[in-house]
Amino acid sequence: MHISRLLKRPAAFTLIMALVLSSIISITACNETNTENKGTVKVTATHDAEENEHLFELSSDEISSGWTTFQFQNTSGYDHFFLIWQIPEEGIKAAKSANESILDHWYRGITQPFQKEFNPYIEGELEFNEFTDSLVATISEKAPWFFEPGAQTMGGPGFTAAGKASKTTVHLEPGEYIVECYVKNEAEVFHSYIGMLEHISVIDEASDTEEPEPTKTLTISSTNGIQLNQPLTEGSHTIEILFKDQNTYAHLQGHNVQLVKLNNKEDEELLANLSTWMDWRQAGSLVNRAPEGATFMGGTMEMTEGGKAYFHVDLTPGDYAWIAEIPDPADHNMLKTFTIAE
Ligand SMILES: [Cu+2]
Repeated sequence: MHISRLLKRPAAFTLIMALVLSSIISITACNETNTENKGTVKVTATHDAEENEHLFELSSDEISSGWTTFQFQNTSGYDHFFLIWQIPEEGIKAAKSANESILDHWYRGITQPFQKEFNPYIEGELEFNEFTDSLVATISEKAPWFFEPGAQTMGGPGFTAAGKASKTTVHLEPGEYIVECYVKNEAEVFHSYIGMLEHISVIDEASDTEEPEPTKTLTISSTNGIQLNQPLTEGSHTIEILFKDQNTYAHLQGHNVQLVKLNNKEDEELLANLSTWMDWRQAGSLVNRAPEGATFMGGTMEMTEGGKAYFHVDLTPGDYAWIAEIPDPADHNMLKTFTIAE
């Protein structure tokens, strides 16, 4: 049976790895003023080797509504991304009535169960459907709002390689948001479970930041995959990314859009290894860093149907691919190699 049938609603599909961080870890630099940061949030990804924690440091965790550009700087030795979830009213209320912060409520209701149910699966003690049945039951009990009416994926900076930076703009309405990275460490522990999870509030005050002007447009859909309106050229680009639809794939998630630089786009083994790496269900996949020869440059994480993001990137000559983080992306026209000429 197809797993997605187990879940009732689109947001549920994205069931994902809403893994969260222990609330103990809080970023002290955050709670200053929000008005100075209108339109831009700087995010730094770090690794605390002593505590074995992966962390996001945000320039602000309270931002104006409207178009916001996330400048993602990965200073760690691991690949990361920044997926933004909007919490439904029901989730905010549930946290309040449980007398928990939104972060704690998410962590206990979603992130912690996810890791706990995932462990026996990845150790080979459970089949994938047994794992997801059990997980859906637990989350339905602890955080039913995650499925109904559902937490919504709002995009955010895509996979960004160790030591690299990326930049993505999205539109956020006033509300409460959780951000996370679910890349895994070598022990198959999701980063969100060991620090990479934060809460952002978008206040009811509009930013005057204008919508970016795109140089190219990329569309993604379950039927046609990834398509560009024009070939890319060397230099600086603002790529408008449109989600014509959204879908649930075999890994229970939807599609997203990632740009990766390749040592050689004709290297079939590299492309096969990279595709396998994009499937979190497999041991060793989504662990630490992309296969050697593939360097992630950002993009946008999953968005609901009709979602729009702007990806800012400077392209130098070489081989690249667009890829979605789904199983067998080439079968869905979501692995597309190209070359930027000298
Ligand atoms: Cu990460």
